[in-house]
Amino acid sequence: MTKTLHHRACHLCEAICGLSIETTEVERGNVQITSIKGDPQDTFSRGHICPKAVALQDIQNDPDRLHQPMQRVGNEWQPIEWDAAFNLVAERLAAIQAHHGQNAVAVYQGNPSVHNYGLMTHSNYFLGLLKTRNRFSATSVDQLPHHLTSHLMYGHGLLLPIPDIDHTDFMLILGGNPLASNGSIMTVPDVEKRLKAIQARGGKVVVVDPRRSETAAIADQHLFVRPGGDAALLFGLLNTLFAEGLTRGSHLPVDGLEAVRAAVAPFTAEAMSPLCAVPAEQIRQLARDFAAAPSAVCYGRMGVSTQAFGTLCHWAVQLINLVTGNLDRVGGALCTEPAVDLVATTSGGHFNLWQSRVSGRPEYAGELPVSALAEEMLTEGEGQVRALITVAGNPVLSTPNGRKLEQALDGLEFMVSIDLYINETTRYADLILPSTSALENDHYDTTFNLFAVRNVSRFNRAILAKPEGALHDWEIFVGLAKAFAVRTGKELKPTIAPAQMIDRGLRMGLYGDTSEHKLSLATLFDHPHGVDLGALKPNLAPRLKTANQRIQAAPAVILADLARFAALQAPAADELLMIGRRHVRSNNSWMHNYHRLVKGKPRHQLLMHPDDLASRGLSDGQRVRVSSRVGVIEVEVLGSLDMMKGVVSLPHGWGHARPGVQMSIASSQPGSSANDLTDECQIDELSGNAALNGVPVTVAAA
Ligand SMILES: Nc1nc2c(c(=O)[nH]1)N[C@H]1C(S)=C(S)[C@@H](COP(=O)(O)OP(=O)(O)OC[C@H]3O[C@@H](n4cnc5c(=O)[nH]c(N)nc54)[C@H](O)[C@@H]3O)O[C@H]1N2
Ligand SMILES: Nc1nc2c(c(=O)[nH]1)N[C@H]1C(S)=C(S)[C@@H](COP(=O)(O)OP(=O)(O)OC[C@H]3O[C@@H](n4cnc5c(=O)[nH]c(N)nc54)[C@H](O)[C@@H]3O)O[C@H]1N2
Ligand code: SF4
Ligand SMILES: [Mo]
Repeated sequence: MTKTLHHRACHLCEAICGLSIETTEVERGNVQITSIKGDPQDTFSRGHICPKAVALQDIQNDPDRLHQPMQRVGNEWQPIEWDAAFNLVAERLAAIQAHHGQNAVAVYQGNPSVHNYGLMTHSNYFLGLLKTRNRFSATSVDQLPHHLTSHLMYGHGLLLPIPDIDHTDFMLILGGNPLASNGSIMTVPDVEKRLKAIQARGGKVVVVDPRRSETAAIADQHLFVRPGGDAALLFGLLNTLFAEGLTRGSHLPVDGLEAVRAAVAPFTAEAMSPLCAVPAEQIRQLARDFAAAPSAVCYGRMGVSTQAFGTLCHWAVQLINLVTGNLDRVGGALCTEPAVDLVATTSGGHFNLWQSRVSGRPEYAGELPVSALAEEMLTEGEGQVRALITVAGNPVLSTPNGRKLEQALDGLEFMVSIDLYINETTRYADLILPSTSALENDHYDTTFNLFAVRNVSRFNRAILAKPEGALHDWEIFVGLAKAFAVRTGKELKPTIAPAQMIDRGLRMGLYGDTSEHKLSLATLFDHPHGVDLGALKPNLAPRLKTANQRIQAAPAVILADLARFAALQAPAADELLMIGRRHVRSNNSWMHNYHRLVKGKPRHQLLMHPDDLASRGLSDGQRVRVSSRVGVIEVEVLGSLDMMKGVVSLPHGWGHARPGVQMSIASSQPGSSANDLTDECQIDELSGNAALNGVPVTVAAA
């Protein structure tokens, strides 16, 4: 029995923790994972680990995971050879495009795409050949408002200022629960320790959330906010900063600050208070505390991104940091300088160059909002979507009005999914193409090094051998591209493996051949625990990609959106709004098939304040019927004093008990899909991002 110790970054969430994984060759050619622990030598994560990482072995060994391409024949799934599968995809897509136009084929790319570097480097090798405008992804049920705000203000959608959590004296968190999510658009392994360190050095953590979340529970102050009311709260803060003379000059070149001051002049704390349900005096005091701190950072995430005023929220977050002098400042919000820098090497992107066919939703960086996907399939006429490619995504459970999407998928002429499982979405596919598992693949974080609270870099080789006949995701895309190019006569440029691309990116980058670090694949091989490239530092001015190299504080499209905000009403007496929730033992929709993670107390229930239960004659633990404009679900309700009155919380990613799902543990789980209730018509109109939070619902006994 030969034991080997490997070091590798966990790819499951944004925290990119370093792991020490022990494998044992139990017999010749049979290598098993025998232990997964946090890697104390990882300078960034310092040994931190969460329960999901230990489940990496369960993903590896899951009997439900697919190992070869599968074709649906009637209600049966049958194995098919790779070449036959590639040719079938090419033939069907080429025929549909020849008949109905390029846009008749749609694409949806899910979240693991950004955690898998081969998908980052090679999806477009094939998908780009399709030249369809019907590109969708999980971005528009998530962080699109962040990108749009950075695109408009800083000239590049990936130039995202990150909280300098290790040096700040005051951290204001809205709509993020890093104790459950392990941080997002803030790659921050071991976040609890880092938040507590703020407090230990005399600083303060304030959380704004309609639920007293796990993060709120360790904060110095927690403010309940009405779901979707954050823009009002943030404008009230901004107004107070201006009105009470609490602003500080900035070294940054900025245009439009006077326009901002004028725009928020009517938004006094007193005027905003009824809209967000935070007392005016608390809004004013929060602005004073923020401005008085030696350094401070305002950070907004999912909860304020996936709501009706998502872009206005992120704009206000940037402005609060800017006008208090905390943008591009140690202890404030800073941009990274990653080893492979997508900001330096790509253009800033584009917005609203075209719109979706049915509802006229804007594109951003070539993608349309996924809330529009089902209607593009269901609405007849020229340009109707008739075929779909899903890549590492489960939109039936993760995008609004999943039931309508299911109806649309059922009517497609052809669907192919690049995925590991037959799940709620892929069960509609004609073909499923499964890749190798993560541990059979090399790993470089092209995305999360860009959002990390320190500049770090690491490359890890595969831990387990690639099984015979298996293909990596990137190789699947190369296979599809070749077959499609042959079928359509399109020209296909040669490509290189992802690792070679990373090597080039590293060597041409800031820490590459011309620097003292001399980073390359070879140097990273010598540093399996990762390389620390130092703390974040001010760098925004030279990195700005706006036309005049100045920050645009008052982009016209954002100011125009204030008219929509002006229509926001104070809540009606019987308002009941649904929000989401994450748990550290779960990951979006796809990690409920591992006993190690789903065992123990159930975590899928609807949380509701005891007074809201009582006023409806409901009792704790009872099964209830939750209804929204688009659907009805049944679920158990749990009374919780952590909930704001008038708000209920339901985690997304459940609802696996659907016919045909072949995930034995997941499909035996109770729980319903929050996205059978979320509404595809409820969106942030400016960006098109789904408003998954703040969904009006009614709750009654089942
Ligand atoms: N109501 C509500 N809805 C939400 C959210 C919410 O907070 N509330 N959150 C939203 C957010 S932030 C996100 S990011 C989305 C996520 O939405 P999606 O990305 O659509 O869904 P996931 O659950 O991440 O599904 C991942 C899929 O990828 C497959 N997979 C995993 N690893 C790999 C791999 O290496 N290769 C391949 N080819 N496939 C792989 C899995 O089997 C699974 O089918 O959900 C969104 N939906
Ligand atoms: N364990 C685990 N980790 C994950 C994931 C997971 O599913 N499980 N998913 C990963 C992904 S894809 C992402 S994008 C990140 C997301 O990471 P986070 O942004 O930290 O997301 P959540 O944990 O959903 O926290 C959102 C918080 O917003 C609150 N909220 C809801 N509505 C509102 C509102 O209107 N206003 C305010 N102020 N707050 C509101 C919710 O109560 C919740 O506490 O997590 C990643 N990490
Ligand atoms: S927090 Fe957990 S899932 Fe996220 S990277 Fe670290 S170990 Fe992996
Ligand atoms: Mo996400």
